[in-house]
Amino acid sequence: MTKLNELLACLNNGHVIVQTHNYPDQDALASAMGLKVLLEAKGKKVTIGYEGIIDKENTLKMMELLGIECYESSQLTLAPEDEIIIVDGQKGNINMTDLVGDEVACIDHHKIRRGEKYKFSDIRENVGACASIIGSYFFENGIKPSRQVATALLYGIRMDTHNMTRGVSKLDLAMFSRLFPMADHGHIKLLENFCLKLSDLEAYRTAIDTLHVVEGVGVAAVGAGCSEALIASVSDFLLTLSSVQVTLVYSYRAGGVKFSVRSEVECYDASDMIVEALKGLGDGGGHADMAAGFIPNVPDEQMARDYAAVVEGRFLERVHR
Ligand SMILES: [Mn+2]
Repeated sequence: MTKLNELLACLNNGHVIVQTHNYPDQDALASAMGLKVLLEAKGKKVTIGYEGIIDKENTLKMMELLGIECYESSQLTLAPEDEIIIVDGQKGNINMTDLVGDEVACIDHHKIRRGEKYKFSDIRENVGACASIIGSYFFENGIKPSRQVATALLYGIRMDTHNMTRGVSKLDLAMFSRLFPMADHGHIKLLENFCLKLSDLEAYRTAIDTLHVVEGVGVAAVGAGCSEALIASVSDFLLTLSSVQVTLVYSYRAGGVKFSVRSEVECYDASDMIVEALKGLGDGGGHADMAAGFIPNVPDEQMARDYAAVVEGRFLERVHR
């Protein structure tokens, strides 16, 4: 029995919700879109939902070009008996709002969160993109992805693996090569050149102004109110510096401090580091090379800076060890 059929076997309703992590990125949306097409091919009705805002230029362009239809949770009317399939994240994660409805299934590639139960779960920690797992469902079930779906999945894989340089597994490679000839490379090229809006540069300016590098750890602020996606972009950017092997980028937003972490050193697991550094303050998670975290209930920017200093101290302590 294929994974897709196992998933179908645990769904009771004709209509299901596919929920991505909050502030969905390209991999989350590609995965949701692919899963929607798969389930619809099997006679289900599917609505994609998420919480937060999508404000990244290339994500918005991806949705427009590839016709990805999704709804912010406040636009959805959910009932407790609604069945929810989580993609690219897990129940209980700080970036996965607990929506009304029953989280029956989870398809993900982040570190397994212990203690969460699903009727169906396919969580593969070693895979670089959730879109690769969804891609494999197409081929395993003999369902040919459309050009738009193939483009979305390929783009999701490219983005989450940083163009096949981060966390690439055999499955990512296999799906990359199978989807490649099916995808619209004009669209992919357009998306690659559509990453930032002019106002995003303000965050880069602040990061450059505040950046300090201590023993390979680059710490920077990006100013208040930056989106998760923008904080992550700046974090990726700082990692390209030759003197930086680990990044810690933060922004005061949504009543707390949001952190983005990158690591190019195997012995520094980004996810473990942020979880450890936020102990007693907040929560975090992710992958060995990219992770994020959040400290809630922070009243103002000055407190945010104070908290960031504490987290930075713990990071440097970890590096010293
Ligand atoms: Mn992902």
